Amino acid sequence: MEALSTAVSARSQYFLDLEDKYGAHNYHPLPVVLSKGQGVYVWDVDDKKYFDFLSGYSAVNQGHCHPAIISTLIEQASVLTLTSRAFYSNVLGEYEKFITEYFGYDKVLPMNTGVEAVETAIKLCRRWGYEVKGVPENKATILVCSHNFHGRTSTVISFSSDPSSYSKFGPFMPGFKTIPYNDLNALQEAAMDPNVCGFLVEPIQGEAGVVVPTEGYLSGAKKICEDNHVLFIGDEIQTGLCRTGALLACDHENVRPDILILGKALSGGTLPVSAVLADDEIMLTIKPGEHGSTYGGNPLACKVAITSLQVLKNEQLAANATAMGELMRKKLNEIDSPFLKLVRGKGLLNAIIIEHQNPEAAWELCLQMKELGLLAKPTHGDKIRLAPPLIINSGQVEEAVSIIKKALTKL
Ligand code: IF1
Repeated sequence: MEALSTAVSARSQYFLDLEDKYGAHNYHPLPVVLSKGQGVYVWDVDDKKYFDFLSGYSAVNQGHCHPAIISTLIEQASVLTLTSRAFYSNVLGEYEKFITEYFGYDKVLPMNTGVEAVETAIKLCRRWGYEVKGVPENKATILVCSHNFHGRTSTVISFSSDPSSYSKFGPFMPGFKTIPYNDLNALQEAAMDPNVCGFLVEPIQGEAGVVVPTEGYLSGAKKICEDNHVLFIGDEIQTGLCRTGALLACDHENVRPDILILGKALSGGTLPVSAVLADDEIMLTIKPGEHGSTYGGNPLACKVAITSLQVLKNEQLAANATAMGELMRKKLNEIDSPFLKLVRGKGLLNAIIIEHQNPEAAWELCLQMKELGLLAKPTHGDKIRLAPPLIINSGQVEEAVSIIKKALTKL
């Protein structure tokens, strides 16, 4: 492997040192210091330009600093940012109407981060279990999949199968049963338990390394849920909002989650905005004063979310994600490299699997790609997620793949 120039400029080193000294060490970032973003590109403090192939973990599907989203942000920020839910606002109701019609649900419960929306969905599901399904008090069980990622709160890591997410953070929240992903027999078996009230699932497992289930898994799972009076809870925080080539990843199989969870690109990467959508039978089981959040449904977030959703449709980003994803996988599969073991994904949620005797090869490859002007990050060792903003065009895809190809030759 060619000697790696991991050296960074003095200007970058200054910022690395600040974060090292004053910030928690809960991440291990690539040694690059970003200072500007526009569309599919980001720039570092030395004004070097990069393709952003992580897209803020799929939060900037619309591209960095999308002009329409930013102008909405600036406009509303100078009028009214937060009222709290102790009072009504002239924005929340219009947003609730907009987003429920956009996705086809009776109601929305607005939250902030993705994991808060997951926690909200869990509470809704349990409350529905007790009040509608008739599960005995404190016996509600929600099915989850091995290798899931749904966030990092104490409840959510309680059902993680990744030790780096849960070890030494116990004791854990009970009420969850893990079944294998992409296994309908296992779901059928587990769903017969009368205490099971929900099945929480990622339509494609992102953090696990972009694991795409067998065609028919999602629709089969929804059928099993219907037959057993179990709520299908779709976590579309990462797979939703056009990322996989459809508005929602569940749309590929015409599956309508009973509870739909959104986050990330709901704000186009400007501020944390998440949402839980469901019909009245589920949503109205929570009564006034039984759930909430300081910033949930704030006017600024609502206005930004409306524009972010409009951009997805106006710029036909689902269709572009399909076309550009197909082009990207085609071009990646044309690379003749002994280290490129597999390319997989749907739309513009893709990953490459690296095969190399050096366990650090994926990380080294990301460093090489950085040197060549493309930013991506490994997940779980040998997988590198490739998820650019959905506005990317064919010329940019070809240029980006040529960077990946060149970096592979340097491994
Ligand atoms: C990290 C990636 C991980 C998510 C799904 C809920 C959440 C996430 C399907 C929680 C968040 C982020 C979190 C970030 C890394 C990133 C991530 F796949 F997107 F790359 F971890 F899997 N459901 N995913 O993907 O949303 O509370 O973060 O807003 O924690 O390191 P959040």
